[in-house]
Amino acid sequence: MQHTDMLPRDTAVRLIDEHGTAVPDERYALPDTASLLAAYRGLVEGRRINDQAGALVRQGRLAVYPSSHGQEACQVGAAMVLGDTDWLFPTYRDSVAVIARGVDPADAMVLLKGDWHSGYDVRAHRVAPQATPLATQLLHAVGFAQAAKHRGEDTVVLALCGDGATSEGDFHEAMNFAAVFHVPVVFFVQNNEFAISVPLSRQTAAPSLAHKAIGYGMPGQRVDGNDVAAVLAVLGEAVSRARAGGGPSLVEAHTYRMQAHTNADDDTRYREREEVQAWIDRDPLLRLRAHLTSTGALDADAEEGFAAGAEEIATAMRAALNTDADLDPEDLFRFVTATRSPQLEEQWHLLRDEIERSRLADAGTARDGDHR
Ligand SMILES: Cc1ncc(C[n+]2csc(CCOP(=O)(O)OP(=O)(O)O)c2C)c(N)n1
Repeated sequence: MQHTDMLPRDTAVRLIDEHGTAVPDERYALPDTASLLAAYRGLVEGRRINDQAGALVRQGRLAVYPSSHGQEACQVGAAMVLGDTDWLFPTYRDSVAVIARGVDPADAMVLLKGDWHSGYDVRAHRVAPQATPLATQLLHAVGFAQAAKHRGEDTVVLALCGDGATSEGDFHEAMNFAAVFHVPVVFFVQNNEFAISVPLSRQTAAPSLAHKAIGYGMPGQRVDGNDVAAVLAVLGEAVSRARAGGGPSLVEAHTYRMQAHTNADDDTRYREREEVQAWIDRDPLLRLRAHLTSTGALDADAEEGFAAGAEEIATAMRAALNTDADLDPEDLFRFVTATRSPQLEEQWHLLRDEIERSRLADAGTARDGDHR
């Protein structure tokens, strides 16, 4: 590959504009109507899942929820470009992608509820556990893809990360190893402009995050992350290239985190409302709806059907999360190491005694209440 072919475009690839009008592109074709309808269904469901999870946080049913509201086109596109034998390596913000890949929403919420490290069978779904330590999943993804290559498996790995994670050393190591060893991995960076309160301008001085690719010797491309058609086309090409033995690549999606980092964050402290407001016009869901309605592919019946399906998912999520799981606190210490270290044993005893003390205190309060 000529080194100039590794450079991303100066502007992000876009196949459907903010008004829903198709934009012709010399290299990337608009996905067919069936794919766009499937993507639209995914966007409707993804938005509903984000909203429902936010409500469950406010009800105390989820400990935390990093919402992908506004980033659903990236989430759905990431799941749709993968084949059955491929693998997804997601982060804490990628629950909608995990669910779009087939994981039950209630199982995907187990981590965010705080019950267990991961609530789904990673092998059955070919989805690695959602990673919270930034960029660590990129190294796992590259190692996994390299192993699959050695075994002669038809596996492409799609590794997700945010713009902030590109400043981590792990990002560099993963990119470098992938390029040197020609590993079948695609790095998909969702540039949502913020790493909690830190804006992109404090994260990099590069012309774009996709420009970093050429420094490692792999192609980079930029895509409008709120245009699911473009995400499908650009990511799809990158996955096909990796599958055909063409090696790794980096795709940067330009998108925006519409809500606070998590429920523990107050985004009014570091960004103007007008900025957030401006991105509402670029909403991925409204854009695709406008397009599909104008071409006649989406009618009121289909729209109602998608909304009803999304509502069913939300209802099932509520039912599952309103049920208290029967948890054994000692599980926190099981499976960490084959034999428990004296430090872990001591920590377990501290926790066990604390639980016992609070149980006795609760019983005492109940007895006092009886005497009153
Ligand atoms: C190694 C590491 N350092 C710091 C953190 C704390 N942290 C959690 S999320 C976050 C911001 C990440 O921003 P970005 O990569 O852009 O992803 P986004 O949350 O916007 O999806 C930070 C610094 C962490 N989880 N892991």
